[in-house]
Amino acid sequence: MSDLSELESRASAELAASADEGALRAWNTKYFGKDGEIPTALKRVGSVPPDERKSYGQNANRIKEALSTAYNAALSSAKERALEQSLATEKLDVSLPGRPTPRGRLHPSTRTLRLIYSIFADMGFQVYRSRDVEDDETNFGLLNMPLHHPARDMWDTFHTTTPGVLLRTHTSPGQIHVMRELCPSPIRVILPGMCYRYEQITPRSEIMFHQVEGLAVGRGISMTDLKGTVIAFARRLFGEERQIRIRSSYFPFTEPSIEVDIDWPKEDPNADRLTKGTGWLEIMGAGMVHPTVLRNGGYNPAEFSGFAFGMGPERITMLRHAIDDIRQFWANDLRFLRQF
Ligand code: FA5
Repeated sequence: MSDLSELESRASAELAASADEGALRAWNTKYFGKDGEIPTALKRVGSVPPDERKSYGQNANRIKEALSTAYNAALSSAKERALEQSLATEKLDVSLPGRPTPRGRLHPSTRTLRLIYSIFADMGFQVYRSRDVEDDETNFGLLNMPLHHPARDMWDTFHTTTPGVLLRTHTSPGQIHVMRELCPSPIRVILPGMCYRYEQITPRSEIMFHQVEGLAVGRGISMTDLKGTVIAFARRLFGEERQIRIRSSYFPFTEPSIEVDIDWPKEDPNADRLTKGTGWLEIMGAGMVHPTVLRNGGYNPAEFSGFAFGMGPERITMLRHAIDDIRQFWANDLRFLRQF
């Protein structure tokens, strides 16, 4: 019993002397922890003589309750004091200007791509995604270029180590995928994506560049529809005053085929170099889908016709912002990218 009253007065005195939360928690561990003095005192009840056992137990429990209540009260007032002190000493100046977060920008090609999507969306074209890694058959064969066809030379190709598997040289193989998926429904889609060519890099030609393919298939589609679509697109993109030139051309997968050029501002000192002295920069190839290609896509050419085009957004971005070298696009030079 005398041990218990010694424990009570010692614990009370130490509790009163614990000035902050840290000291209070240390006190709690010492007295109420796993091997703390209070649990130990309670366990000792078994060794007390039987006639004293009851009052020992009652007393020990009373001390335990009292100390625990005192501890909780001391802890909450210590926390309150700490909060009051931090409110009084630490100040927050809400009138300070914020720290600016650096904002990223969209790559110039992405901006042009999004503009192209929105113009064609207004004309009712949906976006269709096709694969970057193609097989030879879809990239060439089904587009009316069987093995050893001389037109294959128009596309210098990156082949993979797997025979017959290559990086697409243009977005046109997507025409086959979309036709086979949607046949016999009418089609009006654009197919954007990266293309790869094993080419000499020059100010106007990269080995990696975007193309946006367009494909419309239906009954009674004619060359007039193609010209109308291309001219409406170019006027939306470049403005009414820009000159557009349509030339006849050749692609194995379209018949007849055309190419579309935009005039380059003559006052630009780089005009000659970029346009090879012609004053015109080609932005797309196009034409009426070849009957063989329609058939390969599952459509009967006696019933269906269609037009297709393929354009280069980097070339278009060069025209819109008078960029004189296509190598800027993937050089990751921040001085260039930050201008957009
Ligand atoms: C084609 O790739 C055809 N598949 C386009 C086509 C589609 C024709 C549908 C008919 C029907 P061409 O190789 O001309 O054609 O490329 C099309 C456009 O891609 C070019 O007008 C140009 O804007 C862009 N382009 C081509 N090669 C490069 C290059 N090395 N770097 C940057 N842009 C390029």
